Amino acid sequence: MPKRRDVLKFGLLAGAAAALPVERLTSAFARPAVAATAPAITLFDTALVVPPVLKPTLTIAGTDYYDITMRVAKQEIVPGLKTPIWGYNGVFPGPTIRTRRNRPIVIRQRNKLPVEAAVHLHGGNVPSSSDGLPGQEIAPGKDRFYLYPNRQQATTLWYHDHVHHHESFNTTQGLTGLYLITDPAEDKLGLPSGKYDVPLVIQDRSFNADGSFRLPDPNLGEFAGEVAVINGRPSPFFAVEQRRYRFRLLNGSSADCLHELTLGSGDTFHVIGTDGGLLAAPVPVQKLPLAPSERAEVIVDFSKYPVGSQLVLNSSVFGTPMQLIRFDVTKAKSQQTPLPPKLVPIQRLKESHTKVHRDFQLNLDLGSGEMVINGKSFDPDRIDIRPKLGSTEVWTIFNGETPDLPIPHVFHTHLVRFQILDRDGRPPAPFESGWKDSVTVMPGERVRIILRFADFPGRFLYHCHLLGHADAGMMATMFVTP
Ligand SMILES: [Cu+2]
Repeated sequence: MPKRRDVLKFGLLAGAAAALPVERLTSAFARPAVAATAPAITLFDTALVVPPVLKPTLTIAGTDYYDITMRVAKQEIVPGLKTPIWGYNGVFPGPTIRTRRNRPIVIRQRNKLPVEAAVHLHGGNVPSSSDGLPGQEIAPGKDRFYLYPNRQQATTLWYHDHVHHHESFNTTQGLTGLYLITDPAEDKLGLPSGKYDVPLVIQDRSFNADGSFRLPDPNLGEFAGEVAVINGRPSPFFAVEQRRYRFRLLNGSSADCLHELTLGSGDTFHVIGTDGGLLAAPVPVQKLPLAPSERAEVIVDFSKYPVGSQLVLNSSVFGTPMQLIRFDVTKAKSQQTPLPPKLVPIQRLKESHTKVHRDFQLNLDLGSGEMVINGKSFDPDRIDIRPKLGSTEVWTIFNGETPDLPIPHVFHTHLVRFQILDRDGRPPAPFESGWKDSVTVMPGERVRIILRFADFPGRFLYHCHLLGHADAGMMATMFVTP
């Protein structure tokens, strides 16, 4: 177990926050202005790049072995400039792992970075020893083996750095990658596949004149960028055919970049999956919120747009518009299967079967400048709760911030997926009625979730996934008792 480090404050609002005027606090959540020294970036100037799919190094008795090296590299993100990054295999985002349900894999992660690293498979149902917890850091020059049993249903997961106090800084340097699980239930649906199944990792970044990232202060943890970077390219374009595509959206932003996605045409698209897997049926939406760490799988049907037309995926982040990617319809209709009316059955967890209820209040402690859960900032030497393996619990997550301090939080559980029971007593929106591992809780809001602790006992974390908040203490430990 590492020594408890000095307390990291939530820099932006620490200490004297109570004395700040409301406008100043609210402005903290607007997008930052473009720095005078930032390189000029032309929207839709570069083609979308799909992260490479990693091949196993070795397969023995049905287990695939992968090798990944975390290292410093330079990558062209802004056209004509080279950005120093920290990448899994030296690329940003890292290589995609594509695997099957019930096919275990082992990843050897080598750390060739100048700092310690820890890898967390976000949304992964994994043993505690492979969770990337404090105490499991990989020192520079060392390696660690991660075992992922993949017992869960088909879903879109992601892996990223999880070194406490440095999570925001390290992931912003580039340490993020996708991890996709498929299964027979999904195969049967005839969803768009191959080149029609496209991941879109949405991140925000700022750049210096030389193309390097303008990074968060490692001692403050908080970071927000004004440039939308999709799969490592600023607002790219993507040539599509007149047909349906499946897009796997990940909001991989570190700070409070809460997206609200719309198509430029105002048209409807369909949500087919969320954090923990496919929904029971496609949900038509015209607007889709996507908070940091959340995933949404959507079907966009380009068949009604004439060849030569262009369609932009827009976002609004606290009212600031962002243009994420432009789809250029360049090819006539190709063959496709229809959108299935039903996807996969979702077993609803029943509150009536639940004995354990827990309450969690999330807020910034104005006195200490720490981000706290139930008044406590993270201590790796403390066990906060002890759920029982096999049990079902109901958790009430209350965002204790006030209108004067309107800070959203995004509550995330390791190990377990959950279902949202209600938001301030109202049922969740249909698009968030499936399996989740991250949920936005707005200031003053109370969200109730239901979770079942299956498969693995031991130590795991739950925390806010605005990484600056987690770094500043909004994280806690659960010990799942056998
Ligand atoms: Cu938070």
